[in-house]
Amino acid sequence: MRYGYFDDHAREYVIDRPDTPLPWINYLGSEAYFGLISNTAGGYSFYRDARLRRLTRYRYNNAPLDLGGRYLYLRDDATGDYWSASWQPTQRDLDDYECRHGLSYTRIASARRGIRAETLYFVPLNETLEVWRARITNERDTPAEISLFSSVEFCLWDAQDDATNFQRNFSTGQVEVDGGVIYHKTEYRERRDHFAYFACSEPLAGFDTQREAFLGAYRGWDRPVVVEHGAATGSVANGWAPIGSHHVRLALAPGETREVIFVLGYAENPRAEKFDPPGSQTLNKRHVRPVIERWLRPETVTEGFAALAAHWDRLLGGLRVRTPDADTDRMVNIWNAYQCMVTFNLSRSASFFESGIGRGMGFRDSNQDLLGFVHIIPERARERILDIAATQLSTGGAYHQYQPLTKRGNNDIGEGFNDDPLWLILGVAAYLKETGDLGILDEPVPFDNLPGSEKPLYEHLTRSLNYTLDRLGPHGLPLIGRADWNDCLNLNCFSDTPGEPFQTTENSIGGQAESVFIAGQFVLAAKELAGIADLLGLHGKAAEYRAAAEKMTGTIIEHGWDGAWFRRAYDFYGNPIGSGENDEGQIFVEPQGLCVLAGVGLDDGLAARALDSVAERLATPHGIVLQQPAYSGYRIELGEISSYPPGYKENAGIFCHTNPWIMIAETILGNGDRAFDYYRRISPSARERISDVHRSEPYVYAQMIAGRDAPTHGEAKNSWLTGTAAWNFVAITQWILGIRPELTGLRVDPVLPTDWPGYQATRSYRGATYEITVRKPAGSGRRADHLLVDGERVEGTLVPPAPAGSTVQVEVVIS
Ligand code: BGC
Ligand code: IFM
Repeated sequence: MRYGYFDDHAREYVIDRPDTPLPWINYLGSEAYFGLISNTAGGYSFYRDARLRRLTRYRYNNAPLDLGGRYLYLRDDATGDYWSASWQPTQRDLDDYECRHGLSYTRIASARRGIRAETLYFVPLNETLEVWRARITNERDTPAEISLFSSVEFCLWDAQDDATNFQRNFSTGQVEVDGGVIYHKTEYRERRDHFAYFACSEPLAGFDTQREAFLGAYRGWDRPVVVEHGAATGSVANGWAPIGSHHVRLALAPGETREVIFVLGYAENPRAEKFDPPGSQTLNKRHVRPVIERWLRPETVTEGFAALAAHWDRLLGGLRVRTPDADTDRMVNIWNAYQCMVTFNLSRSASFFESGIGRGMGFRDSNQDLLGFVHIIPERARERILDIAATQLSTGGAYHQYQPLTKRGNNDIGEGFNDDPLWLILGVAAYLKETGDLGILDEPVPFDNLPGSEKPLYEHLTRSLNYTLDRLGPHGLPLIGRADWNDCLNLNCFSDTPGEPFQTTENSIGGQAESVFIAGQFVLAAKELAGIADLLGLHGKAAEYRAAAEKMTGTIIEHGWDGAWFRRAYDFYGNPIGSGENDEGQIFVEPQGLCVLAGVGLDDGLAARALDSVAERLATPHGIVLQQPAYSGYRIELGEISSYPPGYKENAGIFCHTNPWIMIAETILGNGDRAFDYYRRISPSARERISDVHRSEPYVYAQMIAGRDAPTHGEAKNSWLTGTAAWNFVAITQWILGIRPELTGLRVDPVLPTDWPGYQATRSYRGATYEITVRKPAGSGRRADHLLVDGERVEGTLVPPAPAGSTVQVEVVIS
């Protein structure tokens, strides 16, 4: 069952009924001002930091689930009938409803009893505001008298405090209404530096800024008394809950459309004026007036919206593909790339599943996100790398997560998540492969942002590698620390009191648990660093890194191989995890993926055997589960992984992030059919027709799909902010389609499903444009052994680098 359809031409997903199984959301904003918006206009906005500068209030886990947003109410003043233009919150029946989520904008259209409303929501480039452009049309053959009410509920800036500190906050809220503009100025009294404004393009019949006056006592957003009566009260909030609502009266002739523009924005005072002497509490709004006036003009809005579309044309123009599979095309060309950009902007901070107050930037997460957006915005990827690397500790270790503003984070118990540092090497390698910008390796970067500690970025990479080598366990495998990629595999957890909740404590320091996953990741990273060292002419170092990789490969085969797959780990007591010896959790997906990616077991058949085991034991129609059998009960020696009910999250859920590792591994072995089959199993677009089972948005990946042990097998959760976006993008574009940047050029080595006759693509790479055509006989699963580059035969699959500005024709002919 579907709840809408893809409009690929418009690059939109069109939702045709409001009651989707979960809020299906979109993001507004691209640099400083962001918002989340659901298909019924639910959501909130913030400036830079979803916790500390939240403009509008949103109550998570509400009932109904999605309540609070950018709501417009319409009222037929002749009859008193009123409704919501986006269905929520009144939920009055609509004769027509459509939500179009596009690239950084959302358009919601509806009609009731001959009155049509279409609202476009977006954040213009380079502005710290959002525009709501409402068009109200009278489709009746008689005149209509319509009242339009806007509404937002202001958040008192710090979302955490706003949701908890009522004894203070019920007395601090302040607004100012001036010239029809509602200014929210709580905190201005002491800080004098920031405020919000909410403006309307039309003359007002009235306004409200006190929630209780607007809603009425004991009423909710579904039936505001002001809307019911059709008259605003002019309330000015003092304490309690400041809101913004404009009342506009529209007299519409038959067929007439009126456009009403609302602008909600964030303003900061010029620095020099921040510390005005106390006295007048009146806002300094000289500098925002012109901005407001400009954005209330229809021409500005039209131009701003066109500029946003052009921005996305540029961002997505760098890679365009035409394959025999429409789901693949729309994911690669539009939605997967879009999701990668959203993870770049938001990391894991604010979604409908991440509250915007919990997490900062993940060291591991951000490095992996890079893999998905480096080709779209290489300059910003460079900044991001330097920013992340500057949080690395001098030991080579890392804060697991850090706050973007303070750059401080959590690595509170001495031993961190021991995979973290290695991701920096993989992130930097991806950047170098895309850009060839070796200069970044010389950039001075501090440790823990301490002035004076700067070392070239290259040294950070070597410390990352040594961090693993300095922490090897009894089998010579890397110590896992608190956990590795799998946050919940807490093998150094133990408690003197059986039955106590798991915890990693100071006692865990010195824990001897080892990770085969990190071992595979180390081999991969050491080989990458060797390639980088070679480019720098450090051949001796390169040889050292390769030797370390080879030694670790030997250790994996000796202690990490279980007979038919790679083991997962050794626990605190030296027992294997992810082994046939275990009663539960016998096989885990992660090491099968990472070890094969690293090239372990390619020559001796172990890799192929491991991937067969994945197919036999872990693959389901909805994707590959994380491990089997699921843990049926809690085990203190395993930690959080066993705290989840079977089939959810890390306890045998389909953790989508890991699936592309297997897809890539399959392509390395040349199995295009299997790789693509796995790709389609979790592709949101390919799952659209089972939206009633999948339940999350069909246009973006979710972190998890419930595994076969769960009663809700196939149900997706935690959409949008997940490393799944980047890794799937890499799997399909770089390994299945095979267009893969390397340190010395662009490789084109497709590993396609046998029934494909080929595909076409255009890829920008280091300033040149590559027009790629792949042709192969249907039924052939072979790979290319040569290319035609501008008609000339080139042995192998590496396209020699072309001068910037040139266009290169690349033909891949597989016979
Ligand atoms: C995992 C969760 C876990 C949390 C805290 C997240 O990354 O997905 O399952 O509860 O980390 O460790
Ligand atoms: O690897 C982690 C990631 O960093 C955050 N979400 C869950 C993953 C698996 O535990």
